Amino acid sequence: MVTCIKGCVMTKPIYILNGPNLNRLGTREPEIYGHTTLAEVETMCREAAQGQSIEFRQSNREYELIEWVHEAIDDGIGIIINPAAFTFTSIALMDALKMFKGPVFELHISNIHRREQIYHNSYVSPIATAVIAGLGVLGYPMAVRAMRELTRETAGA
Ligand code: CA2
Repeated sequence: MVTCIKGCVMTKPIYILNGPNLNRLGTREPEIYGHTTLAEVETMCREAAQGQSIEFRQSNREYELIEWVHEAIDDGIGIIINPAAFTFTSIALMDALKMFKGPVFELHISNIHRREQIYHNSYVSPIATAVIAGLGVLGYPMAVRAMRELTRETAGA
């Protein structure tokens, strides 16, 4: 918790990071991912955050996601990440997440374990605090609520 000059209280944000192709959410494969867009998911997260500050971002670039994890290491209270395809490929992203001291939630809209073999071996799961998969986009606000609970003390809320 940081108190600013005028006495207002500034809490560190929860970083909600989204990996490649999720900017296209709601536009294809609705039988797996539903019809909700990523912009609507952000709104759901902000409602669930109830004033707790959040940084909601998406990138198709591995480099940018890693940079944001570094930013969270310096400024964030928790990380909720849907690494999408980087889940199964990126040791670099896993290494960055390992450096984060607070809780890291790995989140997937679909249940990756019910899907093809290529979606079964996550690099992130072994270093994550929790894994949420298969709840559809509802997993996002649930993750935000759980993160608020888990970080209540640290956030000074
Ligand atoms: O279920 C998830 O959230 C995933 O992380 C989504 C990834 C996939 O590689 C993971 O195995 C599971 C794929 C994201 C594809 O992005 C979409 C784009 C348009 C419509 C739906 C998804």
